[in-house]
Amino acid sequence: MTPLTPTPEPQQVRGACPHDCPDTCALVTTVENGVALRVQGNPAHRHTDGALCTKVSRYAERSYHPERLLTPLKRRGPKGSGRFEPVGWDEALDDIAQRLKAIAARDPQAILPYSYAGTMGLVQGEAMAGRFFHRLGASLLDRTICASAGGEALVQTLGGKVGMKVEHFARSKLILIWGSNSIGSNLHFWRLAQQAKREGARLVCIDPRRTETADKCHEHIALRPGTDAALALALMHQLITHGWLDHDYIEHHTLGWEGLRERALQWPPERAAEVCGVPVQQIVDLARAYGTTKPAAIRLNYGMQRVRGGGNAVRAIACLPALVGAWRDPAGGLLLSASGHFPVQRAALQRPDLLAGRAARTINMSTIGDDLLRETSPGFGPKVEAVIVYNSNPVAVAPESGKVVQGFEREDLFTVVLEHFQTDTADLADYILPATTQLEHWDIHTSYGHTDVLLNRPAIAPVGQARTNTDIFRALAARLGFDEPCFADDDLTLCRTAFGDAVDFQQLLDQGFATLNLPEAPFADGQFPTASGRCEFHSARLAAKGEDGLPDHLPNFEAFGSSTQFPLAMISPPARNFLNSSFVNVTSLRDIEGEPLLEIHADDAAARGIASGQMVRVFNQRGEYRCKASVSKRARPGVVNGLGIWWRKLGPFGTNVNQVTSQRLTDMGGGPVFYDCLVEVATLPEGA
Ligand SMILES: Nc1nc2c(c(=O)[nH]1)N[C@H]1C(S)=C(S)[C@@H](COP(=O)(O)OP(=O)(O)OC[C@H]3O[C@@H](n4cnc5c(=O)[nH]c(N)nc54)[C@H](O)[C@@H]3O)O[C@H]1N2
Ligand SMILES: Nc1nc2c(c(=O)[nH]1)N[C@H]1C(S)=C(S)[C@@H](COP(=O)(O)OP(=O)(O)OC[C@H]3O[C@@H](n4cnc5c(=O)[nH]c(N)nc54)[C@H](O)[C@@H]3O)O[C@H]1N2
Ligand SMILES: [Mo]
Repeated sequence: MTPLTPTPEPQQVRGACPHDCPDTCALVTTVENGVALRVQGNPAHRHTDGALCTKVSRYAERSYHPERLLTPLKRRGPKGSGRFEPVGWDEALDDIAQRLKAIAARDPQAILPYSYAGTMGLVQGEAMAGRFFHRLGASLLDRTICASAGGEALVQTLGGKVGMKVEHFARSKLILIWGSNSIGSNLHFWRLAQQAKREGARLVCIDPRRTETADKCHEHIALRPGTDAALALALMHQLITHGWLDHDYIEHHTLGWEGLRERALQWPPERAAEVCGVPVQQIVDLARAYGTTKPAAIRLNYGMQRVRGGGNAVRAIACLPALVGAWRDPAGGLLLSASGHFPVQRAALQRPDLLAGRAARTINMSTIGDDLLRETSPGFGPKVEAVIVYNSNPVAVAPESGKVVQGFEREDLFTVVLEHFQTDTADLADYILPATTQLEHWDIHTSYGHTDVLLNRPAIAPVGQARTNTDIFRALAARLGFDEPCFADDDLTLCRTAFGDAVDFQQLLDQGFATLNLPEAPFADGQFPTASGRCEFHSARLAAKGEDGLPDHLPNFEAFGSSTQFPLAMISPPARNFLNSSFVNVTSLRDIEGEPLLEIHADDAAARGIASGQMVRVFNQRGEYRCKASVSKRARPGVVNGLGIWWRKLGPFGTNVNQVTSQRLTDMGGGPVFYDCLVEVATLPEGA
């Protein structure tokens, strides 16, 4: 099955949005004479409902962008000079294969893949890449940069990344939108929340920032970053003392109630109000609403787990629905991620068996800065000598960029970047290889915000000399002499392998999506996918590791009030018109975002003599970032909001927010702590 034969009549090609977003929309691309004219939402897919966000409706503009990489490039000047020359594919691949072979002969673990969710596709993600790196015996990458604290917390509490079916939010009577700017980053969920609102539901937003979502909810609880567990425990305290509990559900479907009860009783609302920096009455009222409204649903998102205690906070919140028996109703419960519902055949796709008994070391992608700067040592293993980056832009997105840049600037590091554009990371490469976009390749997708599988068909031929990620890894495998038959699998075969018989592939080919067959209220009768089959308030697995078996509030590493030198907490949530660092180079979208901004509360600005529109320095012990201040009601006192992950080179001083974030890790899952970050903000000296 090959891509379309170009025709002069417009053709409609069904696809899937590849981006790291809970919505995973079904796309329809209109193609004429082999050219993609526009990308729209598929009206036949109920979650997409024919509507796309502003960003992805510009996907054709992004794919035909004048700065799209069209040929392989080899570095010409010194590292970081950004100067490259075009080379042929064979020359590039031969040379890369030679370099990798030489390193692998000493120790293949000195080679590191670095990838994340530039595409969420199972095929252009880790399918052929996984096979290649496993066969090579390269270091393994722990892909923690987004969701691992919350993901691990769900596994420890509910037994997996599972939860409510998103469509049922439309029937909820109370929705807590917790750590999520849904209008900006989960638009299709927001439509369901709006529908519920029209039918009388109350919407409460729990977020330090007064987002556009908070503006449209009935109530906004602007707590300090990293204090969500304290709030959740105080809600439990109120549920207990007012008797708003579903004792039958607790008795039959949960584990560890006595311990949790004791823990929660230590958190009267007054104590939590102090920690969270919100009025006591807000907590009391929220508890009453949650304890007395049925069905009540929680839309949790990953924004609240990017702090030291992120795992514990998710665990505490994930206990709430069981306490009030919310899971009994399809429109009650909680959704953070639905990805655990999908029967992905990961081993068949990625073939970890090709390691053939070798124990490759694992490197956490969130500490790439430090790890690129480490020497060979017994605890660490060999110094990293080569990095192959695909589907990610670590120089912009990883924490403590000062160190990340220093690492990638090492003259003795061999770096290959597979990309659409010359990103900040590509600037530091030895080779840049042009990759296809979603319009140009096959792929298959799960979702973390709904429960449909989507198939993506190529709509146009590769732009320029771009090749698929899979094809690039196949070509490298051939040059390294890997002759296992799995390296010959084409992309359509990989699409079929992704779910095996668990999904009707013909249906995917015919309509572009297929709905998983799941119960409407998955935990109405317990049956959690935990070892005990219950919602585990107490986790024996955590306790066995010497950790607290019950959820608790862990203050931030850089807790509010703990430093006089750096008194402001900084969070750096996504910009609405970018997708992490993707789309920053799409002019029409960058024009909407304008320029990098730091939102600051009027009192904090006044205390520092800062006026709106003025350039400021945002700094701490790790570094300094400069951008414009926006004195804004969206910032609460004591917290500043650095918006969006700009490309460093497109910001005013060649840095972005990650210049000040830290490489410390969360309590669970080894995740990054982007929003656990104290800074000071100051005006720039005259003439700077
Ligand atoms: N437009 C757009 N959409 C996106 C993305 C994007 O960059 N742009 N990114 C995508 C990605 S990678 C992901 S992982 C998802 C989810 O991405 P998330 O990072 O969850 O993004 P948001 O939904 O914006 O939610 C973050 C919200 O959490 C708030 N927050 C920060 N700290 C805390 C805290 O300690 N407690 C609480 N309660 N709230 C806090 C922030 O102010 C923000 O409004 O969205 C995806 N969708
Ligand atoms: N300060 C701060 N930092 C953050 C966050 C934050 O909220 N604050 N959010 C974090 C989160 S949630 C995440 S998920 C990470 C995201 O970090 P990344 O996963 O690195 O996401 P992007 O920045 O979108 O970069 C993806 C790159 O992949 C490329 N790409 C896309 N499709 C393909 C393809 O098919 N082939 C190839 N070869 N390349 C492709 C794109 O062009 C893009 O440059 O950032 C994290 N960093
Ligand atoms: Mo993410």
